[in-house]
Amino acid sequence: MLASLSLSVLWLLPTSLVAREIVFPPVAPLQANEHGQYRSSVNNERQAFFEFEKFAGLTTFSNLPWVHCLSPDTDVEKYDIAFLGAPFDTATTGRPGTRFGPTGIRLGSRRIGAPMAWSPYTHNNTFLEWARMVDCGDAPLTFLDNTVALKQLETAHKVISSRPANATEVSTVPRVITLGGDHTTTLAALRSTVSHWGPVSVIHFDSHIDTWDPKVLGGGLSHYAGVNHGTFLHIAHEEGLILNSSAHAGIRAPAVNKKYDWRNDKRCGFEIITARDIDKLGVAGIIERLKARVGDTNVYISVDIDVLDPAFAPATGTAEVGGWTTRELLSILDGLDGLRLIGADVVEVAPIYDNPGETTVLAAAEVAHSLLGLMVETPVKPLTKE
Ligand SMILES: [Mn+2]
Repeated sequence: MLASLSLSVLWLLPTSLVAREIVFPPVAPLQANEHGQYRSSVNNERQAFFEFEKFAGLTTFSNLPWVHCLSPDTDVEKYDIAFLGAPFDTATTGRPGTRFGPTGIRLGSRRIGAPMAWSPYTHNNTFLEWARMVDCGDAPLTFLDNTVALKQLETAHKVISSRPANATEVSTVPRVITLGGDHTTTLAALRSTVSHWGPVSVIHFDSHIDTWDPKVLGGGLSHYAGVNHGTFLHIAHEEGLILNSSAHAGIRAPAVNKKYDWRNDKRCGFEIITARDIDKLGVAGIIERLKARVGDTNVYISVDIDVLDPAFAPATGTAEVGGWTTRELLSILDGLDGLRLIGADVVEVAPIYDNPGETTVLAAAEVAHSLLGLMVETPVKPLTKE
């Protein structure tokens, strides 16, 4: 009776609503390259059924495989590029909350399905080239002592970058993309990269210069207070971690004083491209200036999400209006292809201030995707140690 009733209702519906037959189970997209990434090792339908779905499983960056990179074992799965979360926000001068940044960025990246990430611009898929990429999870960092936390992060970064690479014929040292965390985390990364790559040019996307003298930002209260997310590039310069061919891009926040901060910034090795320079130079002009500045040196790219206008990235600690759009930033990043990119990060993402559309974490995830693309595009080997 019931069956015949529902059948008669079906007859009343337009054909288009009933004609489509849903085949179940759907076959997961299986694509692979010659190294075996995403190749199905399965030989029966039941396993193929679970092969790949974007919104399933535990959340990793872009649904990449998780590897216990910090395991005490010497033998872990090999990789060439590793994502590492740095849940740290106790050296911020503004709104806290970036300790939840890595989780937020990963959530923002769930829409990126590695096997189906073919670029409409290049027609390449970063995930299916030579590199094996993994998510190492977050570094365990104490929230009670910044000095200890930064050492923990540096050690984690060193452990991860010191493991044997996967595609050794192409690249011998695994590169790390850090998901921050407040910007102080970049200092720990640079302390680690120097051991493999020597001092590097930093391309620093930010609305703030972050080369503040600890005497200026922190007021010389204590040595401890002087190490924060606005001073870390000053400290990196003092420690000899960065080259004098570094550059800021997107600067628009005011200095604390008339001259000293700008002079000190130059002394730390930086040239400034302001946010409004894009109105004169355009995206192509900014790319050109950045490439000319760093030349063929080893480069570390650090992206403070506050380089974007708060309209595009409200979820950050020290938002400054008048910034770049997400499209402008992504176009500039993608335009930096060919540089010797040895490490990178996207930082200052504080998801608690995001909106229901997840504007900031979506942007941050795509920034990280672009950084990954640059690394894949140009494999590098250390110049000094082969
Ligand atoms: Mn910053």
